[in-house]
Amino acid sequence: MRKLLIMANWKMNKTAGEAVAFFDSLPALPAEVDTAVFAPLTALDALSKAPLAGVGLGAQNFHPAAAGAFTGEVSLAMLAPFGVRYVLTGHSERRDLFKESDAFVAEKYWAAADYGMMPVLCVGESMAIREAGGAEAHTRAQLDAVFGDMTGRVLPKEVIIAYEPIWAIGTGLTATAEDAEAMCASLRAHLADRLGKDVAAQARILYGGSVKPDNCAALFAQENIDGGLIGGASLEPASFAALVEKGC
Ligand code: G2H
Repeated sequence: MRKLLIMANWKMNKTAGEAVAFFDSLPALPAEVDTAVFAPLTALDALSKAPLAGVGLGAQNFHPAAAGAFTGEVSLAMLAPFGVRYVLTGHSERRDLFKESDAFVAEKYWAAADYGMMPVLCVGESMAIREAGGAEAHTRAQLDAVFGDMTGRVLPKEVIIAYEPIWAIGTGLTATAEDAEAMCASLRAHLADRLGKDVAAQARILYGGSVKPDNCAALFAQENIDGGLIGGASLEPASFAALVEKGC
């Protein structure tokens, strides 16, 4: 039985003070659901000193190199002292806006795994790919870019995938629970091919893309959807708490 996992992706929102204020107003969350917040890098220091009531801390971005001439970037070793446990890899905004290739996403994924952090691998198709019938092949190829050659690789403690159809991100459009379930089931089957049945059965596959308190219950009830990666609806404490409550 996989435990539900609700992860907030705050994107480029909230100063350090606003991030701490979020937790000051967050109602107590039920322990039946695992939770985490991907905060902006500039809020991590303040959050590392604030009571987070069991919510795990994640970073939205990092560079896979240990150190070097990468202006503006931060390494995993720079994040670790703030208690960062999770890092995002392959979010479509980084793939599209910051031109992160499949190969670079894989480099980031394995750097995080090797460092002992838990990378969340985001995959998802555009509307054009979906309409052309290529959604499954596209997202399976995104998994293969990371898991296609496992020579010398040691998986992170937990495999976490976020299926986020690009056309549903921040648009108000959400995949139907049935479509999202079909995609997540396809991804799990592909993980079984690549990583074995046991790893696939334990992997948590999240859905992301305009998830809100009023549409999350049907999504979270699906057999192969183990929670959500949530942007807009995670910014307000009451809304985030409602998402977690509905998952129980
Ligand atoms: C997808 C999601 C969070 P939103 O990017 O990763 O954002 O819930 O605002 O669509």
